[in-house]
Parts: sequence; structure tokens; C-alpha cells
Amino acid sequence: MANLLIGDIHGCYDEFMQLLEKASFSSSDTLWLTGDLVARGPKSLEVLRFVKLNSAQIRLVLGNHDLHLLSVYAGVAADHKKDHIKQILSAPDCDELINWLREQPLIQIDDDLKLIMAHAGISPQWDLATAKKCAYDINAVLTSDIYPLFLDKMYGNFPDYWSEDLQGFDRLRYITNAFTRMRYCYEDGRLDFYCKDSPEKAPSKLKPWFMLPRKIPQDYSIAFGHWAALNGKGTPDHIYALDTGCCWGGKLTCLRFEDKKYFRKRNIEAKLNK
Ligand SMILES: [Mn+2]
Repeated sequence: MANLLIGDIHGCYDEFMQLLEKASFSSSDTLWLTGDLVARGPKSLEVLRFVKLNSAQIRLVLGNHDLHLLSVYAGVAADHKKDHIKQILSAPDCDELINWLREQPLIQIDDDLKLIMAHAGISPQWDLATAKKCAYDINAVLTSDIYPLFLDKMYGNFPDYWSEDLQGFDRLRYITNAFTRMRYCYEDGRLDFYCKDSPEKAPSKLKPWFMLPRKIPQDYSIAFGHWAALNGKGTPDHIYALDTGCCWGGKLTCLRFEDKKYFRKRNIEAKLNK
């Protein structure tokens, strides 16, 4: 009956399967996946099929690459060759996979476990009720008939500051960016999308989002992925960075929430090349 939290899989299906075995994943467990199931790694189609098939015991959030796949499918964004998502787009079950994917949320909250998960994190400007409402609004538009229009308007770095007064696509763009792309913030909570350095090298005016004072209740843990350069390190207690860059030759990480035990699987090709 364990809750197993796994970082960004990014098409690394073989490592995902090996990690489930290593963590003794069984039919009574719940898997929490931080999103970015697809792109970069070689087997995105296999990952999507597995997650959809086992969705009754999986809690998933969408990442920026999952949203990009939806955009390519909807015809509003270009396919990057390095993403290896062609297999998905030409698969016989493509429509079913995509329609299932766009029903997935941007946040998972378990009030008994006191655990929250989002792909990049939770905006420091949001309390829990606001985060829930914002995630709900993206889910509503993604599951509507106008979802291609939303995806077309989704790209861009602004607005970078949350306000209750934001409206329409500006509001939806801020929400999507905070949940799926955020790394650094200014002291006042404004988002930055330009700095790619690790926290030691970043300008002092920028702080990782999780180092700012939070409005989320202190007794809740937060799990997130997206930021492979952290390599799982440098977060405060009860904040878990789970993307350890498997698709970049790093590892796929699983955290068993009950006893905080970690399981890891190295990228298979990186292992072979060693
Ligand atoms: Mn990501």
C-alpha cells in the first residue's frame, strides 16, 4: 500500500520498468508521476500506453513536454526531431492516448498524506485554494473543444506575476508556466524563465521558487520534477525534487513516501558506455 513518487520519465520506458521492479511496485501501490512522460527519451509511446493502462493506480500531473505533445497533435506547434514523439503521432491508438492525456490535471493533492505534486512546483504567490482553482481552470480548457486555441496561446513568458485580476489567456498562460516551467523567482514572487544555471551559479536576486516564503500550509509536503540540474538536492525539508535527469544520462528516481526511502535506476545507455 505504498505511495511511490517517480520523477520525469521522458520516454525512458526501460528504466521506468526496472525502477518499478526495484521498488517492488505491486497492484496495491499508488504511483505518483511528476509529468513529462514523453519526449527526449526513446520510448515515449510505450510510457504513455503503460501509464494509461494502469491509470487506476497512478496519480499523474502534466509537464511542459506533455503539453507540447498536445500542441503538436493539435497542429499549433512544431515537432522537434530530438523529442522522438513521431511514434506516438503515428500510432493506431494515438487519438485515445492524446484524449486521455489532455484530461490529466496539473496538480495532485492528498489531504490525508498531506502531499501535493506539480510538475515544476507551486507559485509562491498561491495559497492552496488558489492553486487548486488555477489547476482546475486549465483542466477545464484542456478538456474542452477549444483546447487547440488555448495551446496556441499558451506559449510565452508573460505575464510573470500573479494577480487575481489576470484574465483570459494571460491568466491561463501564467498558471501553465507556474505549474509546468517555473524554476527561479525574484524576491517578490515574479517568475524568471531565462536563468538556466544551477542555484550556486544563479544571480543572487533569483531564488529557486521553493526558497521563497510559501502560502501553502507548512504541514504539506511538495513533490515536483522538471529541474534536472538540481539532481534531487538543495530543497528544504518536505520538498522533494524528483527529476534526476534520466533522459540526459542521469538516473530515474523513486521516493517511497511512507519511509522516505529512495530507489534509483541509471540510464541504460549511460551505463553501457561506462
Ligand atoms: Mn519539464
